[in-house]
Amino acid sequence: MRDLREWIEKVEKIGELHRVGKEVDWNLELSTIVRLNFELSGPALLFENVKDSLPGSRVLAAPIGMSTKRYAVTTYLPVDSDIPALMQGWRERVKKKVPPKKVTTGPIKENIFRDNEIDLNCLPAPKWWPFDGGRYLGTHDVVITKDADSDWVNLGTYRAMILDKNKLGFWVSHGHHARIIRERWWAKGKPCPVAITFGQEPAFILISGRAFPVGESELDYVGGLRGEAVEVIEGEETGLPIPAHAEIAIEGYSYPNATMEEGPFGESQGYYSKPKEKIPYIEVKRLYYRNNPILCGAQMASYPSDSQGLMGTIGRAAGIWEDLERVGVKGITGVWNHPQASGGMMTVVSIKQLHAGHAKQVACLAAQVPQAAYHNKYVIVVDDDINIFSLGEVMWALTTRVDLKNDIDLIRDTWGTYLEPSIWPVEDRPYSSTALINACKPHKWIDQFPKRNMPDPELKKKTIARWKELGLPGDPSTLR
Ligand SMILES: Cc1cc2nc3c(=O)[nH]c(=O)nc-3n(C[C@H](O)[C@H](O)[C@H](O)COP(=O)(O)O)c2cc1C
Ligand SMILES: [Mn+2]
Repeated sequence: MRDLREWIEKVEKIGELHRVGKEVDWNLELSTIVRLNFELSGPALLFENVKDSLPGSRVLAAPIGMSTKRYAVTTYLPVDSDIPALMQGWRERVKKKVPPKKVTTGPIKENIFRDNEIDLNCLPAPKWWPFDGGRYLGTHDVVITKDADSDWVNLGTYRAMILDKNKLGFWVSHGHHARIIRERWWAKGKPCPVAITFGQEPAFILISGRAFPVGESELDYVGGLRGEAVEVIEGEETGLPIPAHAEIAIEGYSYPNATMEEGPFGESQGYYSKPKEKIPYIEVKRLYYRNNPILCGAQMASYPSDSQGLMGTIGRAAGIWEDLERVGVKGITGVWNHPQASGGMMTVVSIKQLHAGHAKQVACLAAQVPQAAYHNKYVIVVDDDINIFSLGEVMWALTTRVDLKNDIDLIRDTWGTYLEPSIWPVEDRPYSSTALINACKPHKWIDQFPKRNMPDPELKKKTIARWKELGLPGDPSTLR
């Protein structure tokens, strides 16, 4: 799969895409449809006629949401995979790296606008929420920057609001890589070159939204995931690599000490989390798009949504599991970040308890390994008899295996986010705190811990075998 168009074709074939041919307003109407569609567990939506936009331009919304099928297509896995299978598949795929391949041209060059010719408002960028400060062109975008002193090319997903016909907000949270990179350019007194794509094969966003190590290029991971190098053109203004099959792209510069008012924006946590503020911006020098370009948009909202769906959570849980194994922690049987917890701000780990202190070791590390550290509010460690994908079972473990006075710790001043609504004033938000909850059977007296009242395993098997004969409804053989 090289582009969003092939992805749309595949998703349409399995009945997971709906085309909206009638005219829809980019001003709140599109996003209201997307929200209602999420509440109905609907398909991905392709809006083919967006009011007052470039003729032929389209918006793909709700690319993945909570759909395991759409996630499977995106990651080249069997369509009927369940979440644990998708997670294992993802872990295998992100082990591979294939560097990008330079090409001289590609569909992204079908239309090019330079300097004064540029007007970003021609694109079908939605205004997502009633109190948003403007139209957000970048929600499902890929921001490309290059280190000032090395060959490190970073891809990250950061929101981009249209501030002016040739200016975009450049909001990057502290600790994220484009922020580290732009500060290095600014320290030299130079503007930071930036390219962004707004519509690309959705595998990109799964990679650009994850925390890979400083110095590693997400472009190589996208190549690894798809098993084929990403073809890139050289941006004519900045020389940055731009995927040749992207739908829409810009390049330009972010200047030191230059800020404009941006936001607020109805964000991933489900709030207008951060007030309007002066932040760095990108002055756009080139705008590229394919004929009939497709802007891809992710809806940031409380569950169910794109931000509180599978897009971020499978990769986050798989990454934490990978990091834990890398440092040599044994006995991990599962990791899950529930989409309902603000899109993954609660990490649940199941273990086979191996020794005294094991559960606490896992809790501490699962809070702070590199792929876990950003905005991880709760870590809950449970025994391996708990199905961690069931919030009900996790809740049962919390209420029956946690001796509150002993089993909860708080780590202070952890890596937070400006989007955290519970911390005030806003200036305090870079520092958060993380609760570690040991919801395992207490290791000290595990031998005496009450047994669970469950059916006798032999009798359970026999009963399942007799189910039909007894004329009972349903099929218990599908149960765990
Ligand atoms: C849909 C989506 C939107 C995001 N928006 C932002 C954002 O506006 N600012 C930000 O700093 N991180 C945002 N993130 C999180 C970063 O993309 C993520 O932390 C990623 O690791 C950043 O890449 P980096 O590690 O190379 O900096 C978003 C993630 C997704 C999936
Ligand atoms: Mn990175």
